[in-house]
Amino acid sequence: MMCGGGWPAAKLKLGFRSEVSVGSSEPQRPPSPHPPGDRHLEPSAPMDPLRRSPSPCSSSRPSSPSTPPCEMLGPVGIEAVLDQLKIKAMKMGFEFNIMVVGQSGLGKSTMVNTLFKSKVWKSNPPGLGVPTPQTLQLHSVTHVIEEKGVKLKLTVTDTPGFGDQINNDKCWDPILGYINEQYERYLQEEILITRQRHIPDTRVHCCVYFVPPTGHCLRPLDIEFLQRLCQTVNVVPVIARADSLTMEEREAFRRRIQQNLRTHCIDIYPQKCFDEDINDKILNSKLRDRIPFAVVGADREHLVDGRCVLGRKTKWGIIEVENMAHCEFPLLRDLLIRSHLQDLKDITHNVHYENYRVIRLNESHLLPRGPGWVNLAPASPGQLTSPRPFKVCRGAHDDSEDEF
Ligand SMILES: Nc1nc2c(ncn2[C@@H]2O[C@H](COP(=O)(O)OP(=O)(O)OP(=O)(O)O)[C@@H](O)[C@H]2O)c(=O)[nH]1
Ligand SMILES: [Mg+2]
Repeated sequence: MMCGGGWPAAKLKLGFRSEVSVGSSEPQRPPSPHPPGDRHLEPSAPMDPLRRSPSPCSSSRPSSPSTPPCEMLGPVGIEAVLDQLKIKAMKMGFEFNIMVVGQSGLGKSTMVNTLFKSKVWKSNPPGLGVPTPQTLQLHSVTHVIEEKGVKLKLTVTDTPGFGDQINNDKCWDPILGYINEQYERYLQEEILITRQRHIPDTRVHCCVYFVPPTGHCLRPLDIEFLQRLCQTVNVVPVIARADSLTMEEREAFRRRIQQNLRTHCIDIYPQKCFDEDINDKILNSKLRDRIPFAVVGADREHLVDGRCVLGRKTKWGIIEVENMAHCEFPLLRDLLIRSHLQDLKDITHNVHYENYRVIRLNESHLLPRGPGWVNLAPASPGQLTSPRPFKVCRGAHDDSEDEF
């Protein structure tokens, strides 16, 4: 099974490219530039597509002029796997779960509406036109978005603001507890002997962390929170309410936050150690340079030059949230939905969930009923919120399927 059942578009390019050119329709091929025995151009036993057995012309006997060279048989059609994967992925659809976290009043709930309203979400969110109420408890909303036949089941978890208490000790516990609870839920399903073909995936694939626009640097509370969060989930920090900062202030603030993150070893998404190749490195380096994005949230539409735009109306004009000259909300949306959705899911499954799974299975080291039997005792709340001590390599497992 594939991780998250998604269609790993970016990864497919890597997976199926190397040795598919066993045959070619060209009657004459130039002499091989590779030394004899090189697996690339000297296939030792190509299959005859009709006989499903090694082709006779693959024997060590040199081909006589009357025997057509193997290349004449043409391609075997391996590239059609891509079409099969695409069709299957379109049938199954994708699940994607985002969480918004940050101090009270930074625009988290508004940002959820911004994401949905800006055509990521086709239907009207509830409460349109009325002020967003303060979020008092953690809650999730799910909608299925369909675009060009591709279905996305998007769940956004809104969390109450933290940090406004006199004692903010352990204010991260409910949020980390929720994230771990979703891992536990998945694990409990996964370890069943008779398990569902498709395990519902409520695991948080990305946590958008709202940094207050102080213009100074990260506060100790943000640092403590982020250090814990990054070990449990993919974190993308954003500078909230960026309209309160000038362009120069935004840039200087961003650089200071980046410096703070480095100093305190806070490994935000996209993590450098998971860049798979040079292309990943180039693309992700550009992103890392822009994160935290300076975002503005709005859930109302205004008419600007005959266009309906999402924005915040002020005395001096309208701040358009989808206009890159005004803020970097489009970069955030593109990262979450367009360019890195599958990667976020893969890292969640192969790294964060894997860490959780390894720790939980090691804890429940009871094997009383023969090899393979795991008696997994329910985790206590204390265990669920403890940070992970180590990381498991990405790519260990890639085998769940989505269907909804
Ligand atoms: N200037 C400015 N105001 C914003 C922005 N985003 C949201 N607001 C306003 O800030 C206020 C609080 O927004 P919410 O979205 O409720 O903030 P929240 O983070 O969900 O707050 P809690 O639920 O208390 O944690 C509302 O009046 C919003 O209209 C922004 O980008 N810029
Ligand atoms: Mg809220």
